[in-house]
Amino acid sequence: MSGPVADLGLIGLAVMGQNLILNMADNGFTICAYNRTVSKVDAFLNNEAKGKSIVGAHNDKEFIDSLKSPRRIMLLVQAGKAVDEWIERLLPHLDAGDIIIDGGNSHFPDSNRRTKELSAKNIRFVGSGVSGGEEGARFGPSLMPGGNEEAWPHIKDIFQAIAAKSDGEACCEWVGDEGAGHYVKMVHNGIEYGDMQLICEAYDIMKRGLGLSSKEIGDVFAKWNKGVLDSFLIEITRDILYFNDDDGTALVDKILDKAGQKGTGKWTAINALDLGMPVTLIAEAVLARCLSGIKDERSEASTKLRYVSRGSGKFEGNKEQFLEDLEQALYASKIISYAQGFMLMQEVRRNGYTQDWRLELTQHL
Ligand code: NBP
Repeated sequence: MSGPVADLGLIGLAVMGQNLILNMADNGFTICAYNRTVSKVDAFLNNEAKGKSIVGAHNDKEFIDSLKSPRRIMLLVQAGKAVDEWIERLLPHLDAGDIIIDGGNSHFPDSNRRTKELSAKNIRFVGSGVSGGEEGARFGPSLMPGGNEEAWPHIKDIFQAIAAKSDGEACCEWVGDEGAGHYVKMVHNGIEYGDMQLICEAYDIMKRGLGLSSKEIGDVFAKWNKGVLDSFLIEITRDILYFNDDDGTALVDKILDKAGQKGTGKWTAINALDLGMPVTLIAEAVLARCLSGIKDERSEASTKLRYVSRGSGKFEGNKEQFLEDLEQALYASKIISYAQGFMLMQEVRRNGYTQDWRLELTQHL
């Protein structure tokens, strides 16, 4: 590689970084790939990246020298410490006007801070939500960039080219200043927490209330996915319910009913409480995950607190009608959850994120 050939340099060669690079290359951009563990650069160049407009760097100098001016550097590394470490490492090599984009799931107060700190050093910082998982990153994510708006004209073409399209329009627009992009991504993830909890509750009603098998519940989700509930989460729920273990029984029945969390739902709920916004559905979804984690107590309680039915214990009404009602109930609940998420974002747009003291505190959570 000689001279500044790359339109953008991307650091972080795990699944998201690699797929975004491949997506950018497919859209006609030349990308320089780099990673903390440098051996992953050559592994990528010799395999997935082979024959594409992708070059690699093996040290900081090679990486910096490969980039056209103003330099556009995107980080797809673990949120938190790794982002700050990379920024510190890059800073001595950068020129005024260069751009650092953090595409990871960073907490918005970190992006507020980074935008301000870097702006004081004449470096433009962008914190961008990237949604759609691995598949989205490869073939069209939804992108939510925010931060220093001076960066936007320099990254707009790349971002809008690689983004998913809806009626021909890119699922990517400038969101706002400082941590606005990561804020919107946080609420988006919170809404997803709500969606997943609603799906779990619908499943539970069908399983324990109607006594349906996993295959039968899969059939219901398959039908729902052709109607108003058509969505990625309903689609993968269908596939999960259809998936059988080697012994031919539904794998889902062997999965421990204990959910973890990475934090974005909790951040949304905390922020909603700070602002006094009744984002009930997302907050309950986070609490349901916490409750699921208390497995030992739940198992113990289930031996002592038995459900007492007044009737036969079996649903004796019209199952078809019940399932239609359940579909509508799930749809209505989703609308409420989305409305609550948008209400939160509107409040933030009107009044700012939250009190300053809270901002400082959340950085340490
Ligand atoms: P990971 O979140 O697993 O991060 C792996 C990358 O981070 C590797 O390049 C690794 O370098 C680097 N890294 C780590 Br870990 N610690 C580091 C440190 N202290 N200093 C420097 N580099 C460090 O990758 P991912 O799943 O591709 O996700 C990337 C970002 O995108 C994350 O913020 C994630 O939350 C976000 N995101 C992920 C998804 C998804 O579906 N996976 C969706 C949307 C957003 P190494 O190779 O040297 O260990």
